[in-house]
Amino acid sequence: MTTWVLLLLVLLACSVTGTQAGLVEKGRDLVVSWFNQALNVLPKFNARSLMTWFFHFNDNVFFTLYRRNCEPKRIVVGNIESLADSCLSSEVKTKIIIHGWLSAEDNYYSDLMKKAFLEAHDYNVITADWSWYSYNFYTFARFSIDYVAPEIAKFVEFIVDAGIHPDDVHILGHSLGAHIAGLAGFEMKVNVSRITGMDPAMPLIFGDESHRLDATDAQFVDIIHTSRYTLGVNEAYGHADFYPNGGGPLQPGCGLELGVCTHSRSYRYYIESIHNEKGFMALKCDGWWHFTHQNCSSTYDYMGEGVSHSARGKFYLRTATKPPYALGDIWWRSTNIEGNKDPPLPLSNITRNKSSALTQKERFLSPTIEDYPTLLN
Ligand SMILES: [Ca+2]
Repeated sequence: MTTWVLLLLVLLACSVTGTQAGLVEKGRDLVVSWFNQALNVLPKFNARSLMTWFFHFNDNVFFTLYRRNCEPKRIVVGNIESLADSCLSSEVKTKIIIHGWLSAEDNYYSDLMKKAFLEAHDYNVITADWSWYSYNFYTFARFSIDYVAPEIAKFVEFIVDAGIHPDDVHILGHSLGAHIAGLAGFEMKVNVSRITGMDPAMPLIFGDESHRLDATDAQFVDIIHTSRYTLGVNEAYGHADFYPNGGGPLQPGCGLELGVCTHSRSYRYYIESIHNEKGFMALKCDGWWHFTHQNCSSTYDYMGEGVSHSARGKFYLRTATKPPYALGDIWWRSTNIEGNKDPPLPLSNITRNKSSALTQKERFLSPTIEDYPTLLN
């Protein structure tokens, strides 16, 4: 402060004497030059870079590649050798799985999903591990996603530079991991084919679409809501939003609880859909009330792996209480059979005569007969 005052006095003295007018200009130019230099330097010390430096986000987000008949391999962004030594192939599609709060890449659900993908197809399955931050108080984990997401974005850009086509990249995230996927999609220079949000987290998620998962983050964004208003968001932020059993925290088989079971149902439904892409048939509808009152459009699609990328809007369906959760189209016929004798849906693989319907019921409904007795009529 004192320096500034002295400088000002000197400039003033010079201007008063009138003999040093050139110095005034020089002094002014100097101040302007300092100011411009400060502006140039400041962005390099913004909040993100400071946080990344302090918490080492770039060192503590890990990526592991899994392929059929290949050893798991850690891939390090910027390290070409780690890529060259891996089985990453541009010939197959890539699935990137991002876990949520209090979780890690090798936790139960991520592991099940990884195995299901590898069993179903020859994919590059990549797990993103941010457990260094996720095993913390929720507030810290939530705060971390803004800094974990750029690391995911850098990774995707790295493998795209190596030959992976963005159209072959599908990122799946659970809970806070869903928002990480969204923020990464927003951040990266490429537009990946698809992001799936499995019950994106609601607590402490505020702001516009640049602060959460939304439909602008990938070519196609689908969301499965299973604990809306508690741990998961209610709003339809994707291109296609699926609300199994209404999307609320009363998922069949979970009992009366506010999230832990229902929040993970999104994961469970998705994992099952990898092997049964047309198992979770869902109707486009304005809401659960409309769905239960048979007041929906005839547009349908499949929740999970089998969803069409052209699906748009909110979709509703029922599931069973325990695995297998998929009910095929049985629930649809049961809720619409009286009001619509000639359904517009192409039920090509399911004939509507009674004997085959019973076979379907046996196949799909055996775990849930007690829960949906009307389906047996
Ligand atoms: Ca977004």
